[in-house]
Formats: sequence, C-alpha cells, structure tokens
Amino acid sequence: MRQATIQRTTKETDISLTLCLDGGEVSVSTGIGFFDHMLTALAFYAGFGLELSTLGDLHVDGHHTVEDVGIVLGQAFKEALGDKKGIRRYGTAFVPMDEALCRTVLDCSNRPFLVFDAPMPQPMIGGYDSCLTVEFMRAFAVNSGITLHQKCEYGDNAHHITEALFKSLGLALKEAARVEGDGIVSTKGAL
Ligand SMILES: [Mn+2]
Repeated sequence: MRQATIQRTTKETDISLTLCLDGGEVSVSTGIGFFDHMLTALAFYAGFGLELSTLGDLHVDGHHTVEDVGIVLGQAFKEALGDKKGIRRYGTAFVPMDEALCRTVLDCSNRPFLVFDAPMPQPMIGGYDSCLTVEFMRAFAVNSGITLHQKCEYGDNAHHITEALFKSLGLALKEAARVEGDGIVSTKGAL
C-alpha cells in the first residue's frame, strides 16, 4: 500500500495524519467545519484514505491550522508516492458547482510551484477565511513537490468556488497518482 503517517507538533498546531493513496476510511477533524468539509471532499474524489486530527491555535485564527495541514498532507503525499514508479504523473480536472467552474492541472514533477487564480467574492465561509485556500494550496504544492495550477473560470459564491477547487484537486491527484505502467514517466529517467 502506498501510504504515509506523519505526526507534527509545533507551538501553533498538533497534527496527526495518515494518508493512503489506494483508498481507505476518511475521517477528518480540524476544528474548522468548512475545512473538514473540503478535506473530506478532496480525499473522497482522490480515492484516498485519510485520517487526520488537528489541534490548532484557533483562538488566534484558522491560518496556522489550514497552512500546517497543507504542509503535512503535502509531506505525506510525497512520501506515499515513493519513487513514483509507473504513475501517470499528470492530472487535469474541471469541476463545476452551480454557477462556479474551477480547474486544476498538476504535475508530480518534484518541482514545486503554485499558480493560483481564484478571487473570492465573500471573505468568510462559515468560520473559514476564504483567503486561506491559497495558503493551503501553496503549502501542499511546496511540500508535495507538485507543480499545481488552479483557476476559477467564473463564479459568484466563495463556498462553491472553494469546493470546486478542492474537488478538482482531488480528481487531478487521483489521475496523476494512478499506476499505469512500471517505468518512470520522464525523459530524464527520474522524478
Ligand atoms: Mn459544500
């Protein structure tokens, strides 16, 4: 099984995460309801098993919790992917949600990069700051070694836009992590 378990404790957050790229239970608890909703959707559409519990400094705000979960999920994804032998490597997904349409294009390149173009029309979604999504995506891309491009084509509702971003990330990861052969998909011979 391609899986990884990571425990990370700082003065701001205490995170325990197990990720399995080949499926399993999804159980997420971060203390931020909407963020749990997003991570559950991400894992579901990626076909991942994900067990995550986080105790963050939510008395400050959600920033450390969201960013640090991005860091740990990225580290776990990279570790679980291993030598990337046989994986498809690239993934693309468009996801509509009501009036919103978002796309994710990614490459498990080991060249971390984020291009993010998704303005949020409303600043808050429940207890979740809309501006934290880019922080999560950056932390995930940098720590997983993925080249990640996300764009909101159009949309009026920050809940719909954010959810389409997380779901399209899940679908694109599922495609990219799929084992299709037994070689490394690179003209250099390594990823
Ligand atoms: Mn929703």
